[in-house]
Amino acid sequence: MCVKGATVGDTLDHNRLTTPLWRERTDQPFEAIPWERAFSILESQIRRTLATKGPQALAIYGSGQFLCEDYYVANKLLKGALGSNNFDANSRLCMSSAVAGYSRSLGSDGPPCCYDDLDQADLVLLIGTNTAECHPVLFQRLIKRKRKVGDGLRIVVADPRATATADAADLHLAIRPGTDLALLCAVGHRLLVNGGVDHAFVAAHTEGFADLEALWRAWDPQRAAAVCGVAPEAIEQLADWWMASHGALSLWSMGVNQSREGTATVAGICNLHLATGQIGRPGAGPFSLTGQPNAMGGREVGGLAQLLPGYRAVANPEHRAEVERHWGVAPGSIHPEPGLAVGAQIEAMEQGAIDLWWVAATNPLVSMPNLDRVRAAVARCELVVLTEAYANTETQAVAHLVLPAAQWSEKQGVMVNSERRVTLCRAFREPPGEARPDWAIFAELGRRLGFEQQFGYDTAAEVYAECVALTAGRVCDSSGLSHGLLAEHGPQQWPFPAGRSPGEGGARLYLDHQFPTPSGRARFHADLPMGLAEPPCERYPLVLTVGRYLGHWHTMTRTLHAERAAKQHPEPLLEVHPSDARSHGLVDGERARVRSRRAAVEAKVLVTDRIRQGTVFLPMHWGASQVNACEANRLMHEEGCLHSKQPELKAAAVTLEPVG
Ligand SMILES: Nc1nc2c(c(=O)[nH]1)N[C@H]1C(S)=C(S)[C@@H](COP(=O)(O)OP(=O)(O)OC[C@H]3O[C@@H](n4cnc5c(=O)[nH]c(N)nc54)[C@H](O)[C@@H]3O)O[C@H]1N2
Ligand SMILES: Nc1nc2c(c(=O)[nH]1)N[C@H]1C(S)=C(S)[C@@H](COP(=O)(O)OP(=O)(O)OC[C@H]3O[C@@H](n4cnc5c(=O)[nH]c(N)nc54)[C@H](O)[C@@H]3O)O[C@H]1N2
Ligand SMILES: [Mo]
Repeated sequence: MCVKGATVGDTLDHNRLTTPLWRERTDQPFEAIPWERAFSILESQIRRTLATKGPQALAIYGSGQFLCEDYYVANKLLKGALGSNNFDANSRLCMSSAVAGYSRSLGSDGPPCCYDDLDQADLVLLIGTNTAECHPVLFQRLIKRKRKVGDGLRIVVADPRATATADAADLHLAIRPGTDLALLCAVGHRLLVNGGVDHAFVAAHTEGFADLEALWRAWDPQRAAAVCGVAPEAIEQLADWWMASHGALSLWSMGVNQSREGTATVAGICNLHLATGQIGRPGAGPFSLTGQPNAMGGREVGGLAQLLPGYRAVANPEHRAEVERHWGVAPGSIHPEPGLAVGAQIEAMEQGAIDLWWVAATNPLVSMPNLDRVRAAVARCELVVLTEAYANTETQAVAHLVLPAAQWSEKQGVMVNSERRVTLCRAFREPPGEARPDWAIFAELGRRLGFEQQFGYDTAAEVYAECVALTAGRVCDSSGLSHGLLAEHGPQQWPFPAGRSPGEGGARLYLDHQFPTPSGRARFHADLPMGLAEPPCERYPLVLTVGRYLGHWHTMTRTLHAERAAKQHPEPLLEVHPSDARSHGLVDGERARVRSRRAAVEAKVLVTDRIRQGTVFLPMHWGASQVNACEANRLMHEEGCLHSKQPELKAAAVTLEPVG
């Protein structure tokens, strides 16, 4: 078991919020208040805002750590009852490029693969994922197989750092940050030239190959090698293994998604699979690894500003009408335009256009890019609400109203993982004090705002039943699932339409090579590689990338209380290549200042040749409230992918100097 799972029991009772807290201004101390008062504060703010500025001045920022039920009720409240689509989630920072990329290439969101594919592939490309530290259980499965079959399984890692994941690879491509798309194009080039394209598959099941062919022709391995900063032979090796492979599986995570060309890079991965017919069969396919425990479920439930439940789109009039009918709200209740993604919510706050910003199950004052700007924007919002399990997070410092949340182990509901497997998480302890499940808080507010019928749920099982009914006939059909079935038979994969028997859910999608596009064909995309939004320059000559440690979870609200994790990683370390350390006058073990165009932070230096020259690394975990605070995201910029609106959290131009 992963260290975080093994130690979660130590973390549940520390430092919990147990009652609602309130203060009128953020320079005042909080006072404990009863729920009744908390609801009346919310209710009167919402009524006032609706009467003055209208529903577009309301926004909720939720989380891939919501249960499906939490997501569903929050979306129904804001999008259905109140008429604002400004529900976004931290999945915007995490999975939205995968969502946009799958939709663009395959016609719908939904990873087509399953974990068994790890046991059947003979080539696994790990691109922009430190699987060993971030999906350690999955990684162990891969390593076990590698030990058994040796060269029968080739593992290729593309990552600017020599991570624990790269240690296990047959081939490590230590590419420059932001050059993944060039790399993928060059692999395509070599396949094209050497007869590796499956032209029969391309002709029967895809469209748009001519443009892609022209793009690939322009990116020979020499050209890509110069851009990526690796040897051309290494790129050719990957292409040759791909060509020889009977099952090529690509796994990716934030090194791909958190980029201004995240969606294009996901398409670049899909392009390779489609051009070689490596999709819709065992051991093959483009497999996005989900970050948070239920970011997948959130996508199915419509938990982003442009989505509605059942992989539906706000912009589609039929989809809106179907959802309005199901929700029992008047036709036209759902606003016809996508709501504000979280970056746009911040901009709207800067302009004084948001009255109520409700944050739940996320800690944006650590995890959002360009934190100084976020902090200033949020200060302009009349009412900032935070629903949290733990006390005194960085986001609590900017909140007026704090609501205590029941968390995992204390509330019942459903989560969905990367391979579309749906798990019922059961409550087996009482929530502390007056903490409540997120869905129950949103539902009670809905009733108080006059939607008794729409929010009259007694249990999470009722919420789930209503939610899965909306997926019938969709790619993510889960209409045969219920809390009862999951409790009795254990986790199930979707698609699971009504009438399926337990264990008969869909292990893989697109086995018939029919794709949910109007033509039934998957689409190639010929996006030009652009590189980083903020490339290094004379003043800021290095690229800072920000990621994770094995033992810590994001903003450490939980893992801080796990002794084993805290001992394993006592402080944040700035990883610097020896030659960069020399040229910037830095010494291992001493402190350095990292400066970007936006801010400067300090950290202890770790000189290591396990990072590419020109790239430096900081962990994301240590926010302002920590003893060893190191707010990496004060340095990062918010520019992101045009399709997915996911910010480029993996790269900012920085310079270094010794402290003192
Ligand atoms: N221990 C731990 N595990 C976690 C989490 C956690 O907080 N702690 N969080 C979970 C969540 S929500 C998520 S989203 C996942 C994230 O899982 P990962 O994406 O695997 O983790 P990261 O460390 O964010 O980044 C992965 C790698 O991307 C590399 N990288 C940076 N820039 C580039 C680039 O331009 N190209 C390529 N190819 N690689 C690049 C970095 O060097 C880093 O090693 O982890 C999940 N699992
Ligand atoms: N530079 C840089 N920035 C990044 C990233 C990166 O790689 N680089 N990664 C991005 C990614 S992929 C992600 S997912 C985000 C993660 O960033 P956040 O979402 O901000 O991080 P968490 O610490 O997971 O915050 C979740 C919060 O919810 C609380 N919580 C837990 N369970 C519950 C519950 O049931 N209900 C409620 N109401 N609260 C609960 C926890 O105590 C915690 O404070 O960070 C993003 N930011
Ligand atoms: Mo994530």
